[in-house]
Amino acid sequence: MVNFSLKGKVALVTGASYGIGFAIASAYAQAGAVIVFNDINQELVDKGLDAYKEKGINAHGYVCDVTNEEAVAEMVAKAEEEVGTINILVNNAGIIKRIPMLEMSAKQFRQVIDIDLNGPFIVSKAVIPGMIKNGGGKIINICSMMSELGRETVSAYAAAKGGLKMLTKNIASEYGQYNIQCNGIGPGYIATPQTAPLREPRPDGSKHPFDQFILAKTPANRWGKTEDLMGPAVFLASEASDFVNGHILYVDGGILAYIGKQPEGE
Ligand code: NAP
Ligand code: GCO
Repeated sequence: MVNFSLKGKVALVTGASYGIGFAIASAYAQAGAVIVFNDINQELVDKGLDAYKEKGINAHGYVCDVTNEEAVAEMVAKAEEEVGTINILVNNAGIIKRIPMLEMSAKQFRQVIDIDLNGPFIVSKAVIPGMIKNGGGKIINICSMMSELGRETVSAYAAAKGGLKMLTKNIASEYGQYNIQCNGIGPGYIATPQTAPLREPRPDGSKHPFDQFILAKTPANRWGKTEDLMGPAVFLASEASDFVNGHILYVDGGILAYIGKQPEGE
């Protein structure tokens, strides 16, 4: 019988007070896991705890900036003491800055790389020793369409997410021998606060041009929902994927397979 259950597992999902991380953590709770999450400040952690409680999930929340190595080590030690060894890690916390490259400062570029690439490195490094001691574990890195494609104004984000794809493959290579599987999820365009600016209706009520652009690039002809990521995330966290390693699972409605809607009448 294929085992998709996460019963008895402890899952840490970073940046999971809301958005994609919250949806993935909720799916893990439904599959039986105990949820640990962090966010950047107490207000967000409290907001997350309330949201999980509303869904009947008794989550454990910690304030921690994923770019701060000492804070991450402290959070992992505290979580392992208070909850248990972390069996599943989802590196979800991330930001984006949409600025034309020539207008972006090196500081702004570094900020995105720090959170979206250094963060997953730092948190994975803190969690892997416990996984090795425990006989294995699962690491899932939240990549992006920008792990494969570029577009105007997202140079830092694409560089970070492209790097995160390769960090995923390297963790898989280096720690597969300890029964640790490290894979990525590459969401397409998902309706969350991070993409809200790309979907804002125009003052005249018409669709945002980017909204129309994404619909034309997506065979499914819709934006993704955070719920679309829940099943793939459970699969990659469960025993059902024990021989899947170093893979980026794109959950994009077909964007990467599609050149885009052809002009009418062709
Ligand atoms: P979101 O709504 O902006 O949520 C990101 C979460 O990460 C927020 O709670 C954020 O806290 C937190 N965070 C930011 N910096 C942090 C730090 N230094 N330490 C700890 N937590 C931090 O984003 P989302 O749309 O759910 O995306 C989640 C992940 O999926 C990101 O890695 C994103 O790049 C990726 N992704 C998103 C899409 C999409 O279409 N939405 C598609 C592909 C990939 P704050 O509220 O303080 O910022
Ligand atoms: C953007 C969007 C995308 C999505 C996602 C797509 O500005 O292009 O924010 O980058 O967040 O990463 O997979």
